[in-house]
Amino acid sequence: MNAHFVAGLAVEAGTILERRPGARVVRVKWGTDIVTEADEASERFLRQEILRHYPDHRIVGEEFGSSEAEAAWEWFLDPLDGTVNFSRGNSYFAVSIALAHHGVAQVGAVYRPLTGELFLAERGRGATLNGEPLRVSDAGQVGEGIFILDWGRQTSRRDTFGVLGAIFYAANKIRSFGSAALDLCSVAAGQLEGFIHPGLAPWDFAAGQLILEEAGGTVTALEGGPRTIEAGSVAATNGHVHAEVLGLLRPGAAPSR
Ligand code: 2AM
Ligand code: CA
Repeated sequence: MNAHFVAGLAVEAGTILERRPGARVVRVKWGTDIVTEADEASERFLRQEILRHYPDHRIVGEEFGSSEAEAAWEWFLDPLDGTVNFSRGNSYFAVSIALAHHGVAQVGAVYRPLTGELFLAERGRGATLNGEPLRVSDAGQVGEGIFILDWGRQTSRRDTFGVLGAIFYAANKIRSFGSAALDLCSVAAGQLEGFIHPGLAPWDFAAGQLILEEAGGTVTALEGGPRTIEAGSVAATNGHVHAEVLGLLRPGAAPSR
């Protein structure tokens, strides 16, 4: 599979988003969980291009779902990750595309239109940002690290904090930006030590996970099991702090300060 094809799709879909700043909201799923006409235009474009080249591939997209038919090759599309940011004129949003073979991501592309940052990875071949190799940070302790904590839509904030609270207390600094795909890429770029989310869909994390792993990082479920391409929690780190993070996420981990 040609990673350039995947990268080109991400950039072209990103250009569609760029042309529609703050596009009209077409649906409110719940509260601030919205869909804009830009989400739909981007996904429509991606589906059309993929099926034109690969009619026998399966597509799983955030806005238009997936077909029942099974296929060896599957695409996971988030046409606009960080829709709330986009709708408020905040540049922290991206297009995320992963291509998987028998459930294992082979290519991942995350494109941030307004900054022109293209994160790209191919399994076994490393990860790049605009062609330059990506490498995670060297930090070895949670206490010296910066961590992104985020909240899912399904779980209550109180329950989520019960799980993530120990990281909140132990980390040097905490952030929350609102695009899981970009968050994983920030860890891959060594800008932060980790990203923890209680419940994501595969289109949110499949591309970013491959990019982070190829940059030397580690991604598991919060309980420590392998992060398969099914929906679920995500603990993503530079690898060096991963064991300490999982220890802190265990029920009953005491606040350290
Ligand atoms: P979205 O912008 O496409 O909605 C913010 O919490 C990050 O997590 C965003 O990447 C958001 O994707 C995603 N997200 C939040 N809650 C989610 C849920 N319940 N299922 C899937 N993705 C979720
Ligand atoms: Ca998303």
